[in-house]
Amino acid sequence: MKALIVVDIQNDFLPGGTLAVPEGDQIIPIVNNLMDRFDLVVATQDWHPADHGSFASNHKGKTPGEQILLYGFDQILWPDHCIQNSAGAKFSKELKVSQIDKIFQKGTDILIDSYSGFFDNGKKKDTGLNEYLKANNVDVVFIVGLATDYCVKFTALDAAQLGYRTFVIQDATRAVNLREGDFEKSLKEMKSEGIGIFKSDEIL
Ligand code: VGL
Ligand code: ZN
Repeated sequence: MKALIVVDIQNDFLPGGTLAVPEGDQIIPIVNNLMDRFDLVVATQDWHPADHGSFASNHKGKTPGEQILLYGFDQILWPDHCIQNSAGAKFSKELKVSQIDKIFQKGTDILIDSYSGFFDNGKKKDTGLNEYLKANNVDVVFIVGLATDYCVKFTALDAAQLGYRTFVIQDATRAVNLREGDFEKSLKEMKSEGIGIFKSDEIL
């Protein structure tokens, strides 16, 4: 079974959002079309409490983009985003949400961030995504969404490490690009871990 994993297509990551990913909205029509081609569609949802440790606003004198050590892990500080039950945490209304079979929320623990849809950054807690895919006999995953250089990348790396044949559809992702070239750099990093990088017209 093949599954499509739709990563964090939420209002705060789209133009006008608090952590807007440039051109993030441009992937949505592609993702909607891809959904029809998969037996199973799952989505991840960044879902932070307001006092989350990844928010610069929760660290005195810090601004977004700075790096700190958060309970022993390197943490880039972000603007407040995807606060539980806020409008910014909602999936885009352009996204065909009715096609999503199951949603996995992440980033709920204030002490540790969670870029991957499978585990938190310390690999301590599991979201249940792996178990759900296994229960549905999924062995191949295609990953799309936001952002290429964070949540897409870490979800893909975990999927590959968990033994799934893993593919990323590059034009159905966009990067934050805090540093120029982060998009290309993350594709390279994923390729080097055996992850296949496709373009959507090779699949649609
Ligand atoms: C993400 C930064 C912070 C993402 C989530 O979805 O890529 N990036 N939280
Ligand atoms: Zn986040």
